[in-house]
Amino acid sequence: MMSIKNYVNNLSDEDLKRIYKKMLMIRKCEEHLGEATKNGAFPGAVHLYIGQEAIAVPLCDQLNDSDWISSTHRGHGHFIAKGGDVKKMMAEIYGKSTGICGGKGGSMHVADFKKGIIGANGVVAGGMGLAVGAALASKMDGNGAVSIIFFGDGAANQGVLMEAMNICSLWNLPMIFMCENNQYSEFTHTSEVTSGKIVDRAEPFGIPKYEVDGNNAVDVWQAAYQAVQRGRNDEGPSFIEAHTYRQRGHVEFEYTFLSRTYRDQNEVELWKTNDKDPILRLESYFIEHNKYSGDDIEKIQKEVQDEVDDAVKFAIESPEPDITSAMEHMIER
Ligand SMILES: Cc1ncc(C[n+]2csc(CCOP(=O)(O)OP(=O)(O)O)c2C)c(N)n1
Ligand SMILES: [Mg+2]
Repeated sequence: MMSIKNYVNNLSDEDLKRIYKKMLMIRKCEEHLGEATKNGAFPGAVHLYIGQEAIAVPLCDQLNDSDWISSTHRGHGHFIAKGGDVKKMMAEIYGKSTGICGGKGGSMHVADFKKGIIGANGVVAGGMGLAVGAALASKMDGNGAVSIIFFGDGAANQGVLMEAMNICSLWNLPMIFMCENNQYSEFTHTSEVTSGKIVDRAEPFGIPKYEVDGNNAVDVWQAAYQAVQRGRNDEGPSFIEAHTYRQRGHVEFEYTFLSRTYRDQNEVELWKTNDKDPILRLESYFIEHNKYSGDDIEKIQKEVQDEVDDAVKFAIESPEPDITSAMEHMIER
C-alpha cells in the first residue's frame, strides 16, 4: 500500500523524523488558522497549505539561511519549512506589531530576508522574477547558494515562467523551479486550463526535469537533492513538478461566497486517507518499520501542538501596531 521505502542512503531516519516534525508544525499551525478564521480572529484571508507539506519541507531541509526561497499566496508552509519563526508568523497573520513584518503584511506577505525568505506573494507567479534575481545575485557572489521559486499549476500558465526559464538556462543560474501541482487553480481543475504536462515545459530550455509524488517526502527529498546539488555545483537550473492535492478550499471562507460546488467531496476525502495524506504516510512508515511507536507519535504531536499554542498565545497577547508607525518603511517623497 504505502510507497515510502527506505531506499535513499543519503537520507537517514533522523532526517526523516526532523522532516516529519516540521511537516506537523505546518499542519497544526494551519489547522489553528483554519479554525480561528471562522471566528474572525484575525484580519484578511488565509490560503492553507494543508496536504502539501511534503513538498516544502524536504526541499527546505537541504537549504541554508543563505539560500533563497520565493513563494505564493499559500506561503505559510514555505515560511516555516525555511526556518521562519512560527511565533512571528502567527503574530503577522494576527496583524500584530510583533509580527515578522510588524503586522503590516499579513498572511500573504510573510518574509524574512535573514532566513532567505523573500516572501509570500499575492500575485500569481509574482515571486518568479524575484527568485531569478536572487539566483543571479548568488551566481555573481559565487557563494554556492541556490534560489527556489515555489509556484502552483495555475502560475505555470503565466508567461513569466517562460521568461524565467529562458534566462536561468541561458545564464546557468542556480535556480530550482518547484511547481506544486495541487490539481486546482482557485475553483478550476488544472485539466481545464493547462495544456500538456507542466514538467515538459523545461525541456526546450534544456533544463533537467524531475516529476515526483509530492505527497511522498522521500521522493521529493531525492529530486530536491539532485536539484540543490546541481545549483551548488554551478550546473544551472532544475525543474521539479510535484503532484499533490489541496485538501482545503482555495481560501478559507470560500463557502460564504461560492454559489456552486466545484469538486466532489469524495475526492477530497480520498486525499486525507493513510495512503495519500503526506503526514499519515510518514507516520505509517515509522510504525511499520519500528522507527516510532504510536505513543512516540502521540508525544511528538503534543510537543508540536504545545509550540503552536504558545505561538497563538503570543500573537493574541501582542499589541496592535501603533498608529504612528503607519508611515514607517514607506519611501519618502
Ligand atoms: C496575476 C494574478 N491573477 C489572478 C489572481 C487570482 N488568483 C489568486 S490564487 C489563483 C489561483 C492560483 O492557482 P495555483 O497557481 O495553482 O496555486 P494554488 O492556489 O493552487 O496553490 C488566482 C487565479 C492573482 N492573485 N494574481
Ligand atoms: Mg494549484
